[in-house]
Amino acid sequence: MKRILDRISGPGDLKGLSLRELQLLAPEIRELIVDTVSKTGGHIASSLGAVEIAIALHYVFDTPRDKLIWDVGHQAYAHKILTGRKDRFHTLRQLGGISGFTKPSESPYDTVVSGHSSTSISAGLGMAVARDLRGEDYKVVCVIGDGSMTAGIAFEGLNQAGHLDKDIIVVLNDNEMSISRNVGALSTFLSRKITGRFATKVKNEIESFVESIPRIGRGLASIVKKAEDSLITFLTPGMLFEGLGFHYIGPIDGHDIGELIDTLKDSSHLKGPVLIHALTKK
Ligand SMILES: Cc1ncc(C[n+]2csc(CCOP(=O)(O)OP(=O)(O)O)c2C)c(N)n1
Repeated sequence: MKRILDRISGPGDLKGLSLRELQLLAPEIRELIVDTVSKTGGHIASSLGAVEIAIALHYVFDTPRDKLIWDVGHQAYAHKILTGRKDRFHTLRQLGGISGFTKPSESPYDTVVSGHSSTSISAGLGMAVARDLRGEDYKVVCVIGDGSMTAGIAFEGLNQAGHLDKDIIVVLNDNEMSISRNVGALSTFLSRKITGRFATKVKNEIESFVESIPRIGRGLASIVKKAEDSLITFLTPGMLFEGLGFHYIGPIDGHDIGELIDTLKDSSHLKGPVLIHALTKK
């Protein structure tokens, strides 16, 4: 049977696929990554964990006009496969072959020379500032792991993005792993998502109860919703990012392509910096 992947020579080919086809494409990409990396070596787990994120980003955004910045660049194999490098992917990390990291001289879809962790937010913010100075209107999206997020330079980027209030989207790819299990205070803080998920469930239940009250339900629901949003922000990692001037969205399932697509589309209409907290498995 012909693979869906055989029909993809660039991100434009994704746009005509149904959600079901996008979902079926993910294991095909994973198979190519496993087949290749078993021969060449490479960052297999990080890339396997970011396949749906790569599909959703290239489906929603108009790359390479919109700029994608992959932090470290070690998780970008699906991005490479989707952006015209599928047939050369077997040369991964070989002399004269495809680089294991993003590399602008290799493809217009690669925006930065990478390898060094934690730099994507600063790099993306620089692009957003340049875009606004030139009066251009493309989107800038940075994908950063929870491990890379613990470095100082990532916080310099968040700090400055919140301060300048630039339109920039950060996807936090949280698999609770750095090279090994992630450690430290930030990691503990991000694990508030358990509470966050519970809080979101309770919130949805309260909202549908309040809305079901005849006559007063709708008016009351909007007041209750505001109070609940503050509570959710307080209970989730959102508190940290909202405090830095970001809209926080999440936590969402980073392997659910439909949820990723809806969230990315919604966030692309928001003004100012946005952080999408996506939970994945490495
Ligand atoms: C400055 C710097 N320090 C250390 C490394 C080694 N390194 C490679 S990937 C990585 C972090 C990986 O964790 P995460 O960002 O969560 O990505 P994941 O692989 O889990 O998706 C680190 C520390 C590096 N590339 N650059």
